[in-house]
Amino acid sequence: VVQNHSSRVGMTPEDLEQSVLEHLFYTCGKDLRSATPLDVYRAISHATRDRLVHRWLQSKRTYFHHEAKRVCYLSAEFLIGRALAQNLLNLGIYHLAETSLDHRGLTLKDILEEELDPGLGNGGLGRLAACFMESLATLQYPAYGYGIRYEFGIFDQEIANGWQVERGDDWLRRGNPWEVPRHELSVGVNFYGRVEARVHVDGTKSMHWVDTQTVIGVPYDTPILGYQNNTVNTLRLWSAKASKEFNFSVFNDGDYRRAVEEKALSESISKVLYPNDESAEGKELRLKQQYFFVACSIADIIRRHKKRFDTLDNLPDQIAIQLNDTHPAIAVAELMRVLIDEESIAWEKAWELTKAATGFTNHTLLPEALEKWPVPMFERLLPRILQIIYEINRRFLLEVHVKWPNDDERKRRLSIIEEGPVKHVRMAHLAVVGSHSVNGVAELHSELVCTQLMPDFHDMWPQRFNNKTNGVTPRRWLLQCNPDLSEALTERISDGWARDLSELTKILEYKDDTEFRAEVRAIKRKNKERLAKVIESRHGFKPNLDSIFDVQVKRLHEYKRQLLNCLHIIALYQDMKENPESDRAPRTFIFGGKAAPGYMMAKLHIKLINDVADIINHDPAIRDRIKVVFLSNYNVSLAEIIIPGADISEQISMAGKEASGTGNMKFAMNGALTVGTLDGANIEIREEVGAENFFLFGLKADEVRGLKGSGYNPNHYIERSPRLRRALDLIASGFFSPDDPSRFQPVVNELRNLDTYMLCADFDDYFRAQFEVDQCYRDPENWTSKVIENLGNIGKFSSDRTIEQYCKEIWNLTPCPIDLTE
Ligand code: 26W
Repeated sequence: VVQNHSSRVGMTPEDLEQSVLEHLFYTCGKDLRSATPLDVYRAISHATRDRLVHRWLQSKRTYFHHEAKRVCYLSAEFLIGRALAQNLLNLGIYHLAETSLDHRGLTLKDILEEELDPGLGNGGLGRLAACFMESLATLQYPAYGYGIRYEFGIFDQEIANGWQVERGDDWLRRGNPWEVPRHELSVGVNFYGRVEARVHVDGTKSMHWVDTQTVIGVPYDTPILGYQNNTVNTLRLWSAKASKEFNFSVFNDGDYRRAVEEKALSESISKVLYPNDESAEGKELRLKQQYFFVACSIADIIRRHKKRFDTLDNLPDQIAIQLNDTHPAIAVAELMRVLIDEESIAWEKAWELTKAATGFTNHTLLPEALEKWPVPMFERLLPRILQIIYEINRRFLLEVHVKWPNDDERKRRLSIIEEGPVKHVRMAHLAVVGSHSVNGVAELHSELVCTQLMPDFHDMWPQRFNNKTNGVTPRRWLLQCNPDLSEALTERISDGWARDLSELTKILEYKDDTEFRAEVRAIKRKNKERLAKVIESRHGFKPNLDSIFDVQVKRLHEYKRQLLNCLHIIALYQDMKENPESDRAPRTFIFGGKAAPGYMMAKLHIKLINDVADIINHDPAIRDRIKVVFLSNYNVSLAEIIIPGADISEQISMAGKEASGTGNMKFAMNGALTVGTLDGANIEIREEVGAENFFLFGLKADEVRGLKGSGYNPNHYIERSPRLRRALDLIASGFFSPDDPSRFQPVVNELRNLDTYMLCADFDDYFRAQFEVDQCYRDPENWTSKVIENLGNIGKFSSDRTIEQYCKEIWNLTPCPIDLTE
């Protein structure tokens, strides 16, 4: 029936125009004359959404009828970015929309800017979840993303006088045309209370979690469309709503006010995303968030399963649950609770089902990122869940005992409960014990998970551990963000690469084609121009397009070593001041990234970069040979402009610290060359694109470990490197902070005394690699060769490849194509 409503589903230019006009009228209540750009954005988005809806329903129907196994991707973060351009592209009507707006004197590019960027994630982990959702739909796998509908995403970053200032990100203030609330699927989630044991007449015992406070989870669904197919999967995000009891049982003014307070308190669960990445805080509200979305998601999974089957025995044949880091690890215990307490399944059977259904992905080796919850807090908030965790642990330690009798030390290391003055629940241990698969996100990282992070677990269950090297979706990170390069590629090798990125190897045939090479350079220049305009509008000067655009954009963290980049800039500056004739290529250094609001050292690094920028950018002796820019509020939509405009991609973490990195892949895919350490996926990128097309420097992970073990002393390196010494002295002298000469003393002290991330050890080699960059850039033909080698060999880093591996090796999923005529 619906198929006949051409203004709702039709794909001709006339159908689409009609649809947009109708939405302008009926959804926005406007006519063309009074419509603002925001109205136009909303009307186009609704018209686009209409085209997803019947595909969405058909996808659900097909999965149901075919009893297709699906993956439920549990993640506290989904950094999905703007939806309109992506949906238009995947529907195949981007150009149609462009021209039809053109006829009315409107520019699609401007309309797209009306959409607020949903920042429901911190960085790499959240963006990976978004790329995975897109790849799953493109590859036609049945998939649900489950997470939290934060009212406030990652904070908006402003730079005031060089310092980071945070502002609330009220991303829903203009409404959100992409989400659909499903009130009828709301779920109650229990907190606090106590556990009552009841003994039945037949002698069996059952546990009852009573006197709880209930919060309601309301799901909001966002459609995820595959690339030019009919698959539409669901991203289901839960929003916290006070349960009815807050609205009634009011007897007097005091009760009323308490009820209002408690209502606000329970709805605060989904209020705001925690902005710390890589550091676990141990806050009760965060644990509430985790249990809240996990309990809602598990309830939803079980409900849907029971609608189709009258048994739960086949649960692992029907669903795969993937835990995106430990943030949803409590799912192991919650699934056990539901199976045992609510479905009356015996422990052994419940455990078998839970383990068979669950997989766990680790994303970090940093000790401070490992989540641990104080047992007393856990017990108060989730008494029944803690009981179950203790029972899981008791049985697990028995298993350890059978394997290694009399090894108490090993039991202590393996236990889910960490002993100490205050006991803690180790969420990573719970996740490993309750899963059939544990994976890292790059070869090196997965190896380090086995040998450094969890060697005892690896000893116990070596077969459980595996690697799934990350990837990024080429639809957003090439097709959408770099239309000119996409067109140049398609012209030569046809358009198959967007579906199968390994087809990019075909472009290597054009490596020596002078016309193609010139086009690659022209496209980069155009993308630099686009980026330069953003810089000009925000910073009041236009960078030299002939300079090397040298970019480091990512979260601010000491292990990522933005400070090493900054030291290089200072050293380069000093070289140039000393030797004005020195013949180095001009560079524009571009930084972007947010620091966790409580991470003082990272915030000081931002201030240092901005103070250095201030001095160098205004030094007449330097002119435009060095410029430094810190672009504020780095997010997905800014990345889509920055990355295509980069010549150099800085991937310079201390080896062994960056689990994978995914920005590194996006840059190489857009024709930037990497300056990088042998860390995370850099290693595999270099392997693919060729060592001669990658600027390598620095210690390797095992060298870092060796040096740390034998007592690292940064002064050893500072003494031997005049350049490094000079740069440190200049910072310490207050040269960059004349208004507060000791401002950067903490930075210099850290480097001279501890240098936790070994910048000093890597500095000279980094400087050397950067010098080689210069030499190479002066030879444009040579540079272009390297760029094309990068483009032609980057296919492995499509998230399509990653997802295929998850589906085959962990989830056991098969594609389930959607036929709209069925
Ligand atoms: C509990 C606090 C907290 C919050 C977030 C700890 C850790 C995280 C994330 C795991 C941080 C994160 O985003 N990690 C990144 O994950 C990417 C996707 O796998 C990797 O590419 C990055 O190397 C890794 O830093």
